[in-house]
Amino acid sequence: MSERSFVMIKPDGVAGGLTGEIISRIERRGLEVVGLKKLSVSREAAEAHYAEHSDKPFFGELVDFITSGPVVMMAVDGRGAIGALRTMMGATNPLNAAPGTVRGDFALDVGQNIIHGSDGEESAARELALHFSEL
Ligand code: IDP
Ligand code: MG
Repeated sequence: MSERSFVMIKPDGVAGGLTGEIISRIERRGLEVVGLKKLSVSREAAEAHYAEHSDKPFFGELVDFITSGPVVMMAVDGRGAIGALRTMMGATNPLNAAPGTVRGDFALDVGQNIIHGSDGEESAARELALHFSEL
């Protein structure tokens, strides 16, 4: 079934010159980028985006990091897009991420793990409404 997911290349991925590599992987997988923009995330949007983690000890660090530089946001369509993108991202902690995944190939630090992708239909709908209201 065709799904739409929300993907964000985090500030470390953008600063590291990985934008093209990541978009290329998404396209070569057969998924379609239907929305794309580069911007700095406001503190309000960052706190709303990570609201589920607001009680975690790393929440402040997470918001500081995601607002620390430009990100690239995408809306991505395709069959099973949400799960396919999660698999392509790799495990949250890059030390546990398989080679061939974005995190397994390009990251070592859980706090700076290059990419975000929606983890289910509900979060995809919420994140797309938050960041891509124009779609
Ligand atoms: P996900 O990005 O794989 O969906 P989540 O559990 O939703 O992982 O966590 C959101 C983000 O918070 C992660 O991508 C990671 O950057 C950060 N994070 C998660 N757990 C920790 C931690 O234990 N320490 C520091 N940062 C963390
Ligand atoms: Mg998550």
